[in-house]
Amino acid sequence: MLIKKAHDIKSSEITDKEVYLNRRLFIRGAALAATVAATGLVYRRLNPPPTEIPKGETLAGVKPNASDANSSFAVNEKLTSLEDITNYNNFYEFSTNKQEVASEAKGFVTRPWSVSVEGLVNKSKVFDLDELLKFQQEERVYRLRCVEGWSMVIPWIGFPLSKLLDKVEPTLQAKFVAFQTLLDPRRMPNQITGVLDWPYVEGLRLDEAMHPLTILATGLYGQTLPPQDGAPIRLVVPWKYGFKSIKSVVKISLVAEQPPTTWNIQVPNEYGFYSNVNPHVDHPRWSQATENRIGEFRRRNTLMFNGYADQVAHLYDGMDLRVNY
Ligand SMILES: Nc1nc2c(c(=O)[nH]1)N[C@H]1C(S)=C(S)[C@@H](COP(=O)(O)O)O[C@H]1N2
Ligand SMILES: [Mo]
Repeated sequence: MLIKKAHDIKSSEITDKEVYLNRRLFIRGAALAATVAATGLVYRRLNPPPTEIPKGETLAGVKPNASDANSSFAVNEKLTSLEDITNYNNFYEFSTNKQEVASEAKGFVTRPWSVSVEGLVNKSKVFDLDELLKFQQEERVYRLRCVEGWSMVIPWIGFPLSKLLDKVEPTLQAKFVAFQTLLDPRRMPNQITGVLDWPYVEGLRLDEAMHPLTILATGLYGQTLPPQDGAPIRLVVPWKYGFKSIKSVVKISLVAEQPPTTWNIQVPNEYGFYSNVNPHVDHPRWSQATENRIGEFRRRNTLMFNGYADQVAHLYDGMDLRVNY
């Protein structure tokens, strides 16, 4: 038997033909990918991806600039563009990619729609959307700051949640308010995945829920709420991180105990029940001291309670906000 010595064997003989060809293909593929990435980068810089600005229905009878009329919560900062507000969204029911929510949520059917207000109340009631739209609608410019470090200034249209809660008469046992988003994977396609426990749920203490800054929003920029921003009705709690402002709400329950909340269930050491905007309490993986206002280049310093300290700090008197993050 002829045995070749190692030094006699050429590398081309050892290299299996298939492996060799595959490697060539791989190298070619990688080169191509790099070119595409570089081209894509240049392309995007010159031609930002086409974004669609939704045309909602005009909301009638809106009291304009309620935030200006009441200087205690006026925000005299440049509004974020409608284009950014409607093309950079967190709405995991449609996509975990902020730039893809708009296209995935396009055509989301929001009629018929009702919100059940129930639990520890004297007069539980299912409100049809049209009934909710009859509540005095006001325009309010609020900051919204995401826990991820970006923020926007949004001209919301809505009404104080307290107006709705007053109608159902919470009992003395009611101490918290629990909110729930629609559960319907046929209409919210990303609900077939397990990225979060569905339905998305949130909660507030009753006094937070009754605070005049807490609104149910039904529109923005003068029109009905675009699907990607939580159509047809979503909560807005301007002094808390954005994830507390639950979208596409179908159920509001008055309860005695602190209710579970989606992000707290998901990652309890990163997201607490209170989630007040607080530059002094870092997220375990990043600082909360500054934020990027979408559309600006410099970073802004984040304000305590997102700038609403004068209105809401008293709600937390005597509480350790490092423990209750
Ligand atoms: N149902 C539901 N509500 C939600 C979310 C979500 O994924 N699902 N994301 C939250 C988060 S993390 C943020 S920052 C805000 C974003 O609101 P916007 O897209 O209107 O700016 O919505 C909040 N409400
Ligand atoms: Mo967020």
